Amino acid sequence: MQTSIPCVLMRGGTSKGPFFLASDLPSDPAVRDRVLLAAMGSPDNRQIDGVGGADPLTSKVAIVGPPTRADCDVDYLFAQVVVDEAVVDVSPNCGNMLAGIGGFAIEHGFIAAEDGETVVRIHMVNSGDRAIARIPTPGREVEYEGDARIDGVPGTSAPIMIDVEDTAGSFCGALLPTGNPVDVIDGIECTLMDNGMPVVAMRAADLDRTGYETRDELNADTELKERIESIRLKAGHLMNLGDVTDMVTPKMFLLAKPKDGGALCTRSFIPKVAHASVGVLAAVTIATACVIPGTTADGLATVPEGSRKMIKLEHPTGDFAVEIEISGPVDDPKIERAALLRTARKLFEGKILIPGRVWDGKGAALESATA
Ligand code: NQM
Repeated sequence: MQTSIPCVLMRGGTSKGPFFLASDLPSDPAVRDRVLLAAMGSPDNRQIDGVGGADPLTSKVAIVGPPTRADCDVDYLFAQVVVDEAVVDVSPNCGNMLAGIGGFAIEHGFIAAEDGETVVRIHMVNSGDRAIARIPTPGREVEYEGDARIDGVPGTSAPIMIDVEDTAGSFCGALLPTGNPVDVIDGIECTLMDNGMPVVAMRAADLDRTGYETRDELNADTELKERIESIRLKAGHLMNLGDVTDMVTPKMFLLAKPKDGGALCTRSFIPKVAHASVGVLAAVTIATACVIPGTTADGLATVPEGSRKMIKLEHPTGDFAVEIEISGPVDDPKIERAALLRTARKLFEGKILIPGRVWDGKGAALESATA
């Protein structure tokens, strides 16, 4: 007998994956992870025996439950299911899947829709931080169609504005976990930073690359990938993350001067495969690096004036704008808030079937999404 689990397949930003209610999944995290691996078809390069898309960007899961933070409407736990390894990593956030949470929360009764727009306060369980999403809800129904366009997704959809709050040091304890804007690892100057996503930012030129390579060129560059992985494993310890061998953070960035009118050109590895565009909270962190003196972005980035800045990061398939608001002195700014535009679309609702030997459906979680 197979076990069926209710699920909604959503595109969230430039990512895609099943959204589950926490109460429909096993309460034991180890059993839950086995269920997620079976649902997605991992480990397997093609994820042929599951619904995963055989790419890190489409091998993501959102688990949604009642809020465990008093100032939130819903809990969102993100799980990265590694495509070709039996690894489920709940250590990072995903700001792209986050875009689908508001609509899912409204449609599953966690919050009543307003007529026009509904503000959904989301507890990002992975980091404990809060995000505020504004969901278009004309006639008290979630609207998925609209005119908003984001690079990396064809066509247009309804706009979802998201504010993320207090993300500095969410995983590493401090915005600059080593206290330095630059550390040297394997002879390469690296900025180790966490403003919602732990990242290592390096100048592409220091690795003898341009920073304008295509995703395919980067994925084929075995020598570069080996150097980056060696730096990542050392950076994990310096960033208070410990042994990151089986973790998908920190994300690895190559930086170059902008060439299409943006603030900075980026290429990222998440962490072993090149991103088709750029992660959301990773982009918030890199935008932050653009305004902190002495980082590897300093000197490459063209940063707009003023305390509220729109920082456009170029990536392999276009650009991604992050609005950040800063206060305090120029040489030691504080990031007050980051805001961004995403879109999401419900693609499918139904039930995912997994082999009964993986889980017989008993012992479902009655409580919230827990890491
Ligand atoms: O940084 C990819 C994505 C992400 C994560 C990744 C993300 C974020 O684009 O918040 O969105 O870094 O694995 O979905």
